[in-house]
Amino acid sequence: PEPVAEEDFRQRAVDALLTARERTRALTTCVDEPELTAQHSPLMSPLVWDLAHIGNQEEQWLLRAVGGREALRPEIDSVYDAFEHPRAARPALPLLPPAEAHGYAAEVRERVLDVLHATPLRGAPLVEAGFAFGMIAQHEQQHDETMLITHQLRRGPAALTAPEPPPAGPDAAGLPAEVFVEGGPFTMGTSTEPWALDNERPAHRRLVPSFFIDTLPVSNGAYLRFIEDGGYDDARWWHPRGWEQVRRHGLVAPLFWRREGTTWLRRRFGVVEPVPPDEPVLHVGWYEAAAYAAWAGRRLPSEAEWEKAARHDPASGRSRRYPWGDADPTPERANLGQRHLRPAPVGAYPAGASPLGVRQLIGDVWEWTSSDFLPYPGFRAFPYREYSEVFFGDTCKVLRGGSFAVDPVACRGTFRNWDLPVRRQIFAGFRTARDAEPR
Ligand code: AVJ
Ligand code: FE
Repeated sequence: PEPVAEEDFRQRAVDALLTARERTRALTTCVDEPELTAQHSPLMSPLVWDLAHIGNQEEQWLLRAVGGREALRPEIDSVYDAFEHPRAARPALPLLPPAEAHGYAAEVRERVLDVLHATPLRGAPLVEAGFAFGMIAQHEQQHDETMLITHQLRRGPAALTAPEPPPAGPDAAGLPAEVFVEGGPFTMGTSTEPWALDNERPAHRRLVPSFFIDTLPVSNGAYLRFIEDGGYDDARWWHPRGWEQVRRHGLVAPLFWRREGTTWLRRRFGVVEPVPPDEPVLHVGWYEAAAYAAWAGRRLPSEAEWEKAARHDPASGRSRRYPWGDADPTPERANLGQRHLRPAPVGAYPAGASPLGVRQLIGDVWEWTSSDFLPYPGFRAFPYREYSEVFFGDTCKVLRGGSFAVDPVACRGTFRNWDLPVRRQIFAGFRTARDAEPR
């Protein structure tokens, strides 16, 4: 890709911050004030906490650290410190009321735009290519996804609406079930993507033996066959801790699903509807994804396999930014940015396919991988340990590819997300893989 001029980075930063704030406003003005301060689920913060936390992170990083400006509201830092207070405890904190939280975020933003125009976007790593501004735009968009999860968990009539996603491509029915990815090394991670976060760095060579991966994400229809075959009643398919979750909580289907007679219904943003068989399965935890794969005689792809399928171009031998190449996402390539409030049917977005024909790797649903969230060789925490480093270990599994709820600024072939294997409220599904040669 061509080198980008400093002024272009400044414009990108302005656009990314603006786009994020538009979404934040939509998510926090579509319900009334009591709904903003209520806790809709012990798993989530009140929406008004996310709102002021967004402003507070922006104040700390862009006003204070980058701008060297005087603190606006230093006394609230601790209230909005995610490590000091678990989500379940946040409703009891002395939170800024909704109008004040909106005002605070807006006031920070006004000053930040000042800082942005006064700061050279080169020199120190924090400002190089506008990194800190891109990081904060990504942070806000990540909380916009978190707030969308809160909206999904919330009871009551729909507060959000969006147009339907596009249908499956005309060729969808004829696609092969899986594609073969030739063994060999590829470049994983990045050292050049300017706004890549610390855990995506550095680029390094990874040897990946030959494997097969699903052309499409696993659909509700396919997942239903696992359910109807007694998948949730058969310990054979489950990791011991997954089986424990199934038994303790009486799991029988993905979160938000309910059987009525012979049909399965789901609740989606306040509307109850029949489960669409051709849509990627959503709201399954890692244990469910792994159990389905075992039942199907397959397995989850490793994180390296997923990234190789998404980025490696066999023709050039190069790793690209996205499955379709180096160009940014567009509405023709991927279901991102909360444009639609659901995944598109499996087989949609032919323009977003990888060179080998793998579809919907980016957007629609986060995809569980078999891998623990670990640092790449040469990892350095930047700019703070609490973003990635404190989560490395064997407690979280990696998710890849982003969902319909993720903005393009926080989604690319190298982007890494992670969560506990029991998590089901996130917008996650999966695809499966298998070894090319029996091990
Ligand atoms: C990367 C999505 C796991 O939401 O916990 C937001 C992102 N980090 N604020 C999260 C994040 C700090 C993070 N995930
Ligand atoms: Fe945060």
